Amino acid sequence: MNVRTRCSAVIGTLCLVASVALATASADEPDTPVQPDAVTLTDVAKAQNPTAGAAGPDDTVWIAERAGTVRVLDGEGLSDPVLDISDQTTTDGERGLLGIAFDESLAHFYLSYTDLEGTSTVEEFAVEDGAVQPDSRRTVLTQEQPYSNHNGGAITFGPDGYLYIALGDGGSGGDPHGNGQNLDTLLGKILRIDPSGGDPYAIPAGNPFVDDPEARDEIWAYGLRNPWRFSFDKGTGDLLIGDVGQSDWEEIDWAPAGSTGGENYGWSSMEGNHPFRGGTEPANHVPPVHEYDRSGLGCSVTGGYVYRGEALPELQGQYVFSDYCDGTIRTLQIENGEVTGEGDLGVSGGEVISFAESGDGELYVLNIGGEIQRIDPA
Ligand SMILES: [Ca+2]
Repeated sequence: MNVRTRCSAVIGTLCLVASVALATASADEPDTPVQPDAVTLTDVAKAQNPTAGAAGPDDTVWIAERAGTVRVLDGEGLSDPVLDISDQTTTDGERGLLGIAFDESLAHFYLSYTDLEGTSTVEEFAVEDGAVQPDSRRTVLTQEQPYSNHNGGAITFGPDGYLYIALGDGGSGGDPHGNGQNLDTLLGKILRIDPSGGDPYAIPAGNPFVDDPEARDEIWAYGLRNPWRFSFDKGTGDLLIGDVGQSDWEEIDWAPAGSTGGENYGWSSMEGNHPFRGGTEPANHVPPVHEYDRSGLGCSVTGGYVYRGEALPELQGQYVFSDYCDGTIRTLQIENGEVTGEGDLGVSGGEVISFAESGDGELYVLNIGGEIQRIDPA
């Protein structure tokens, strides 16, 4: 348990010197859900710049390292690389191996990375007997990136069995090309495709813009700046997106499991709930379920997961996330698209770059220093 200074997410100006005893202090606030009495972060392995994790065969969690390697975490620790594309990616700017995913049946494994030209690239490998088959490698989707930052890069399969891909607005600052609101580009979007339904992929028939000749058929949701990490709630199927802000507002976006897509999360007309640089709020703007400014709580949101494990019963159903600059592990209780409580677990994960969820719903915190820490009862 770390002793550190933290600020109340609710009160904003009131900073507390946190200790084990104060880990439950936020429970006094009327809006705050009950938190587990004591949580600890257990070091389970050390990686190099881990960026993403995915639950794999035989209760493993596969870990992506930014320079281009994939290693397998099991009860013994972290394996040697099972995939290495380090000669096919770079780590300048915000580039590198940024996302990994398995499909539902664990028959295919996917990489999301920027190639040597900086182009966002999603590739597929067949998996047999728990092992990636290198000869099966194929490119599913590519998207050129005009700048080295804001690549997004998270990928995951939804409860509908389709592959969702997050792409940032292309980078620089302030969305100079207006990609967030432009439905004729894949930048600044979350895509939904069916990689097993065609070559290189099929468009799911229910995608929201398939009948709009002005819009790209792959788009599921738009108006995103840098949706660095997103996830689906293993319990409900709801979609949760951590969208990194420009300079003022960090936000969590949400869509219910029954969504038919097409949500406009506002960027770059809006940053969080606020018009951006004189922007006008789009009529169909879906505001964030949660936003926070940079007056002490961080500078770059790191989206996480809704906890659906068994080790921490009181954390059940709460969204766990953090911030790269303030590694406090935070929680939101979200009911019907409304935040009904917020708090934190009284622990810091360091410079939290990502989270990973095991097959049984336990959560790991990944920091840029390489520590992989499981959220455990103290
Ligand atoms: Ca937004």
